[in-house]
Amino acid sequence: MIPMNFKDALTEKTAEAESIIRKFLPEETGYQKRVIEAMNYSILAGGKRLRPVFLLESYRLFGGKEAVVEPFLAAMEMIHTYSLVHDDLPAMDDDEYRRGRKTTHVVYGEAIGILAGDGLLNFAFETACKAFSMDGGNAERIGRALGVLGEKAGIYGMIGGQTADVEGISGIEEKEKLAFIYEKKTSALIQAALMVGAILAGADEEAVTAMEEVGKYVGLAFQIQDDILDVTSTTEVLGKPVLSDEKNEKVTYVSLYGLEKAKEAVAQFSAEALEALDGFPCAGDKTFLITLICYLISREK
Ligand code: GRG
Repeated sequence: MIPMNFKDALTEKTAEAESIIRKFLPEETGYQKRVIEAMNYSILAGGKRLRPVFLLESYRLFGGKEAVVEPFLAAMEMIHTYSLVHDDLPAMDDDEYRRGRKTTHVVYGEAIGILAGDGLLNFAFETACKAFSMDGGNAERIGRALGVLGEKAGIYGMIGGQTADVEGISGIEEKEKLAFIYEKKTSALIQAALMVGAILAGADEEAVTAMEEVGKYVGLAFQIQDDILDVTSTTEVLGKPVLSDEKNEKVTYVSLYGLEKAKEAVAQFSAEALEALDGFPCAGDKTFLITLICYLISREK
């Protein structure tokens, strides 16, 4: 049961994340203005801002109170947005709509679409590095957080998962392959958000590992719900094409196990995320995070 005031709290936290993201966006000036416009177009197209909300919540859970988290929060959304911009390119999913708007390459052309994604990825790390010169910036924690962000977004995380998704992997069962792809492609960035928040707040190694575990299960549930919505929702509600997995001939949890089993898996993985979250003590209140995980089980977009 989701408490009545949860939606207000989520709206408030999303608005807070939104205003922090906007503070760090690049100015649209200079001879390279066009690519910066495309970067801002894609990041300002909306989106649930879920990863920044997770990052901020994790930071506060472990007692973090400083603005040093802000550049990381913006960087998180820049990396996520870059992945969507590149995923929509003709060489990948070739999608025309995202977040209710024309995709970046459709508006700006393919070359600028590629560069806007590259620009967002680089600018994410440039932005996160601003934490070093901020009050409360602990160099050791910031360094560790940068490492996690790079790893989870990279070949051992999201890019690794996307590669397996695009190219396939041989010599592995379909079920195991799907688990690998989902954990890397989708869980990795959610893990990064939860881990970076914890690291910046000074959480101990055990708690950071627990947050990694929470992120793994949240990501699996989130991706399977994404598969479900692809076959049960509408373009108007999602702001992106439905039945895209079928169009791209992708094996998904729904195509492999059916809709009912997929719904059960969302509930099961969410329960595992809650169990992992329950497994360690911390200074802050876990209620919002617990409710958010429960809320995502029945998300409609
Ligand atoms: C191109 C390196 C590279 C990676 C692409 C993220 C991704 C990997 C592909 C996008 C398509 C997809 C199904 C990704 C899985 C994660 C996911 C469901 C992303 C959408 O996240 P939301 O729903 O999006 O949080 P908004 O728009 O709300 O931010």
